[in-house]
Amino acid sequence: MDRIFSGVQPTGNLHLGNYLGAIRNFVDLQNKYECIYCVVDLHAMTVWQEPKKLASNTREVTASFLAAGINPESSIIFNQSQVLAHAQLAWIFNCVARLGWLNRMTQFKEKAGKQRENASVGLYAYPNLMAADILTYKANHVPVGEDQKQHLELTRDIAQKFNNDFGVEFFPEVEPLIIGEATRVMSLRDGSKKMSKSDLSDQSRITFTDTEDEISRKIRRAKTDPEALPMDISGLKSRPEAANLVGIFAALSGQTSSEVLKDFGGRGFGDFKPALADLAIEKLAPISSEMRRLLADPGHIDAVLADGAERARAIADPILAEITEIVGLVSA
Ligand code: AQP
Repeated sequence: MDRIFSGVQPTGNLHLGNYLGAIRNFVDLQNKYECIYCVVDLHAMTVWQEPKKLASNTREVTASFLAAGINPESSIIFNQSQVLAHAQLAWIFNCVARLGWLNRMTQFKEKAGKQRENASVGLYAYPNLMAADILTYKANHVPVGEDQKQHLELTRDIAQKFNNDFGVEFFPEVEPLIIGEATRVMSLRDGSKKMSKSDLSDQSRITFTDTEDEISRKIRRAKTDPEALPMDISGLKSRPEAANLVGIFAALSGQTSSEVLKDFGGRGFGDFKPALADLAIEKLAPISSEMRRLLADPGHIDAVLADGAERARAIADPILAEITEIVGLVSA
């Protein structure tokens, strides 16, 4: 059976983009593949995290996985730092990847911004750790949102260079799985920016912990233009905010954007936004309330992570042992 790996950073404020671009697809994939879902705490550390907050965010992302419907018995759920193979393989990949490759990564440029000289070395080397996350399980499919496409191309380059350098056919080709109508959910305040946990404006995203009132208010206030919705998707081309809201509606209702416009084309946002708010509440409220229930018992969450880490190590450690032998590291 093909193996899936994907991760979510415990950086707080899990949002509709994380849900539609990633977590919801994790649930659908678990019956078709062997699935490994990781709370990538080492990635989160690449920008400053308060230690207590990092721990509580790690449990919160785990709770969101469970509340969204990932079954911890059929899928492996764990936090990255508990499986040392990730960091060990990342070091080997630091020595395989080329500086020029990392210099091209747009996420580093966006996150480091003008403070490049002050960014952590970890933020720069982030894509090498991501390659290690995936390849330490020899996973071949990675469900992600559009924003991770470039990092996955780098993962493929690293795997290929490793195979060439050492004259082996060891690592498989990794394929991104970018699924659904909302693979890049945009900010509610600016249709040109992706919805993100680290956006300073809380109004830019709908989070798993928002109340029903907050969800309604954020959608009501979402930036739009004064025109009615178009009759077909070609009319969304130069209207990023409208396209975003229609895409969210489509993804939440299991329709295509064209189907949504069959119902709402010609109607104004005064009609559309309340319908979208109702739909978002209907889909997210059960997840939020299940998350709250799970978070009241951190012992259970930690037990899920401990069990997942043990099962993850059982896959990763033998693969890492083969890798260290290939590269000539002695294990006496
Ligand atoms: N706006 C988005 N639309 C669709 N998918 C998205 N993802 C993130 N934002 C969107 C997908 O969610 C998964 C987990 O992402 P992550 O937490 O590992 O990091 P990220 O991509 O950097 O997400 P954020 O929200 O922007 O976090 P911060 O602000 O902390 O960097 C990934 O599969 C991602 O594609």
